[in-house]
Amino acid sequence: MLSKKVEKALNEQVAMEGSASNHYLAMACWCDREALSGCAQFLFDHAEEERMHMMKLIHYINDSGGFAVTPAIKQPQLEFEDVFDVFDTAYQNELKVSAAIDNLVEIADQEKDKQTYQFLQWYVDEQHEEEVTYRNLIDRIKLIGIEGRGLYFIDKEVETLAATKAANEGK
Ligand code: OFO
Repeated sequence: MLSKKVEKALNEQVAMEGSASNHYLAMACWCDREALSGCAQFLFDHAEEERMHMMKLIHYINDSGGFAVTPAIKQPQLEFEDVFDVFDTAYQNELKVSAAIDNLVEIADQEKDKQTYQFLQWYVDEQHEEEVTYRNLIDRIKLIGIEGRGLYFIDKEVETLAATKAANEGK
């Protein structure tokens, strides 16, 4: 059984994951418009993944006797300076999500809610993985550079990453 405090905090995380999904969707559309199909694919996939994170929380809340609140849709940032800006914005957003998950884990601990604490460990690992992915991507973009053919090579690199991820997840 969830305490009111844990239920509220979990619902705030539902909204955050939903918003993350929307942000990735907008980034994917921006890349698509700029003919960066590999980056677009990667980000469309990530938008789906964030929705899955939201759904996992929703089911957990409902299964634990709480009431999952469907979040409002707020329009995300639509325009970006360049592909570096896209991935840097993604990375900064992931850092915020990681901080929110850490806070949630702390609340579960304070409330002596071992089940929620345990459930959240999956999100802790997932955030670490995502931070690593975006940090590596940003490093690659800096290395390759976005001038001239650099953009093409970045897009190919991200396309390969999206395909590898999809294969690993059995898609
Ligand atoms: Fe939901 O994993 Fe990132 O934000």
